[in-house]
Amino acid sequence: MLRDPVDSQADPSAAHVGLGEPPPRAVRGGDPIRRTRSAERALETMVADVRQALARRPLPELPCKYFYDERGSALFEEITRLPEYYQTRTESAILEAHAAAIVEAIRPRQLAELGSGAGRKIRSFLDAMRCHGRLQSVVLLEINEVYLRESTAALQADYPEARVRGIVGDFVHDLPALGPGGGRLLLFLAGTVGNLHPDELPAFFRQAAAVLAPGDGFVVGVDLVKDPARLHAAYNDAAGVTAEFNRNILRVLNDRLGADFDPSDFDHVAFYDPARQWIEMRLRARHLVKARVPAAGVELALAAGDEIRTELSCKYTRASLAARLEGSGLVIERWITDPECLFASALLRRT
Ligand code: AVJ
Repeated sequence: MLRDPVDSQADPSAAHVGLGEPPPRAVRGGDPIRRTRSAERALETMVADVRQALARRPLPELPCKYFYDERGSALFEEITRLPEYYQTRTESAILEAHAAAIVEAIRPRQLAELGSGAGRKIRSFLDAMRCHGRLQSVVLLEINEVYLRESTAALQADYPEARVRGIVGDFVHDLPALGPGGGRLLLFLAGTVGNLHPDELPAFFRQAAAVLAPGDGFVVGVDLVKDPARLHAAYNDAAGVTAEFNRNILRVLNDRLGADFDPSDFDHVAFYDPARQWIEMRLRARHLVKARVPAAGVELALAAGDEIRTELSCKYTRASLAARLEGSGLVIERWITDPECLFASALLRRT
């Protein structure tokens, strides 16, 4: 297969890995998947994350990245098809209509995505890049190696002219693994940016800017501040899928850390906090609950009504996002919304 000589020569994944790291296996014709150091230590990381989050007071937490085992990912897929959950279909429509113009503006040779790359959305961009004859490489950064392998293989099959590779890692710790930018369009879709605490955003954007060269683009999917009733409905669907998704995080702890949670001991709680402009998801103990997470050395005792916070999903306006971008080296170049202003695709440009 023909590979882009520039890209393979300066394989950006190799540069930032650090000493002591085994060389990337993503050599020509070899395994296109590489693990970051933090991915190699996924279980240790999870143990430390969970121990720290559950120790928070007054409100114990669990990191929302642990929702997405196989069952959790399937439940999220189901959420995206719910009538109340407008985000996925709204973003898809925006990108179908505007990906070509974004590609026109940035003229990238490489598409990089934070998250799965399994969806149709990335294909809107790939098709536009292919039209321009400039599609040279694709890099996916994804925490779940199984999904990463599937989406990498599927994209490689459908876009044989591109070099498609994957990095197992997460978007908070492993952005540097993407290597230096230049001709890069980075995607962070689905409103996942909302899962970061607003205070974490400036550092996140600075890190993203560091893997982009001046002129490179960054498309961020942003769920917008809107009628609280609409938000409430999206996280409290009538079919109860979001409730199952929420409780699933306990099953993940049971499976991976040997915890002994009974998910049916907990009620799903999701509410909009208008002052913070975020949705919070919590699990509320229905009665006295005692649970152990042996791998993390945690023994948890919750009284009836006690809660664990499992997710923040922050909502933004153009102005509130711009405020978080200040000093990052990224500016909003286009702000594209649907007619109802439910969701925005922000095209950020590296200055
Ligand atoms: C995929 C993170 C954007 O916050 O809306 C869906 C996850 N949580 N329902 C979101 C989710 C509850 C979703 N993100």
